[in-house]
Amino acid sequence: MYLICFFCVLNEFTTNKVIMMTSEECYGYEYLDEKDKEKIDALNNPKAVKVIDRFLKICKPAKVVVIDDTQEDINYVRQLSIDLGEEIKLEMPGHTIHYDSYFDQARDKGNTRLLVPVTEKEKYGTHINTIDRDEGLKEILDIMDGCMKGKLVVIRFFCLGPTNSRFSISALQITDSAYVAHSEDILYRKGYEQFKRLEGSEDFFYFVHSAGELTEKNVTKNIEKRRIYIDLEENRVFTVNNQYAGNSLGLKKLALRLAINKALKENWLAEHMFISAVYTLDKSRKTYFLGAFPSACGKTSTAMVPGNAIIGDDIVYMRVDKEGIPKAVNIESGIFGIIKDVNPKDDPEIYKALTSPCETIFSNVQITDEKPYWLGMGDDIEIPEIGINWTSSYLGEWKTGKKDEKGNELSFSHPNARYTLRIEELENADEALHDPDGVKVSAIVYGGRDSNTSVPVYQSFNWSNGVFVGAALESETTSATLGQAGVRKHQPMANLDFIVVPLGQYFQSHLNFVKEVKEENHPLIFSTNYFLKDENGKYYDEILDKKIWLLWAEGRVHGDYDAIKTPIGYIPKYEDLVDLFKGAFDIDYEKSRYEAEFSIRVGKFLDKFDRIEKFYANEKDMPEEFFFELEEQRKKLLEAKEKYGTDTISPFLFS
Ligand code: SPV
Ligand code: MN
Repeated sequence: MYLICFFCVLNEFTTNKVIMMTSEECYGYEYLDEKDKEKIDALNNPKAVKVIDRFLKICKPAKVVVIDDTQEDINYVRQLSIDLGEEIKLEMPGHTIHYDSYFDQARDKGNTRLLVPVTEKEKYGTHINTIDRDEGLKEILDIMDGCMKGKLVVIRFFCLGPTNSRFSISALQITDSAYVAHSEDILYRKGYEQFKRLEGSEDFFYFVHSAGELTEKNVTKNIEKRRIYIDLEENRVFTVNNQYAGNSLGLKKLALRLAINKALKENWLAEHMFISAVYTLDKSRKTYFLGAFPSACGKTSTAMVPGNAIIGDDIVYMRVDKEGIPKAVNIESGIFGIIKDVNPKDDPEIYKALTSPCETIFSNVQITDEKPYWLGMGDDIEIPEIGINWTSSYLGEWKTGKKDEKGNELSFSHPNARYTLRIEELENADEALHDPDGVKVSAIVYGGRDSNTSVPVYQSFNWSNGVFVGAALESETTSATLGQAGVRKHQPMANLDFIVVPLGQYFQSHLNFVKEVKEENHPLIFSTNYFLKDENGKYYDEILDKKIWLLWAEGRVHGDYDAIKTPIGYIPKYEDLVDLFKGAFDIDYEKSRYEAEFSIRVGKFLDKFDRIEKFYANEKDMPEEFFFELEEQRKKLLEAKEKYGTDTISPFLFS
């Protein structure tokens, strides 16, 4: 049945391709198939028609297919990714592998730019990558001219956030990559019917993507012309000559940027955060947490801590409801997660999903005999010496020991290799996953990769101090973006890569967010750091210790624990952590480890605050509260140093 269907589709595609490629005038909305034209007409949305018409004329594809919410159409896209060679089937039913170009293994920050009128450039400060709007539009429209020649284009409609909800934002995706259209099907909610509910409104986002010319290995050829240009004026993003999901998928980080701008205007928040339900050890209570961590700093694994339930691992919208309660939804319905270190011990839920039959796209891992292999998948798994992997599109078949152009040995699976799957496939998916009302946000956690400054967990003094903690977040760089790993960078709210509004205004929107919220409903804000190292460079924390820090924070939300007041915020008492480690893992949490981990390193914090001050020095309109908090923290740290006569203050000294 499936096979017959597939051949019909292929036949239709090839026949039309020949007809449509004969005349350049044939491109554009008026030349869509009757069936597809009807699908678009049924939306009753003149702007959507105009957008589709215009960009098909510019990009000049060979054939266009419009996908609605029916299973038949969705199956078509899934099969198309395989027919066009963008994905290859693996042994396990439902599993496929996709490769991005050797040079397209992470987000390209340098070539991702915000289109800004030249007269407004200054207000965006020094940390947002902008380009003059006219110049940028000209450049990218030139690249897009004919960029889809000979290709099949997929037009899809999605909904960011649950459908039928005050959080919902409709999105139109035009792409010449079946992999992109397929990934979005796993990661987002179907939106064709939701689009009809717009009743002709122009209030939607749209994204035009082209992988550009492909090599014979089906990866983007002209990487030097990779561009990702964000246009807030029209709520649209153009992205060309790339396939890596963080660059190509409109609905992911491209839509996040548009949403941050929309949220600022409409007084809500669009954040780079997970949502998960933290359960007490006896399972008698659950509390929803949001968490912001820069890429590859344990965000997905925090959202997936065993015993808790997940709603999302990457992006949330947060709004205050009519009763003055802060609520959040996951704008996605799937996970595009880092596969490195997913193993039965550290990430049991994901490991189970990745080793069972279900619709999963692996990307940039090693494949041998139709099986996937990745870094850190478990000590007892032997990695075959030959296969194909992320280097194959450029350097040929994989063999252990292969080196790059500089003679450095390459890894068999890329450190930023990923998996794409639906959250519903996970046994720990939370029941509120699609709740159109969202869930009550009780706590927010900010975490970075910090080897020598902060403690594993602390609670900020209040909301505005917590906004400062988020704004002051730093992290050592990882492989999730191009460029050198291990460099300490500022990562305000783990969102810097996506903030497209002046930073001062962005922080102000965080401060304003709780204005309509009663004090008792203000989410508590915590800071975590899983990456603190001892003097020998060894991490204090085991990977799953994050469960303890979350449990303590959950208890703080409900007033279960007293805490120690320090200059930076509240830290746990030793006895409470002893109980939690014992209860969760049956291990003895040693006093010496507590003392080492939870000492306040005054000098290191002061250094950090100096860096922060410099970082924001040229930003306009920074809220006064920010500098107030900065000065308060400095003052408290210096007072404590003076009082206790030491730069590294043991938690036992604070009374
Ligand atoms: C991240 O890097 O923050 C991700 C993956 O979540 S990407 O889609 O590349 O943004
Ligand atoms: Mn992310």
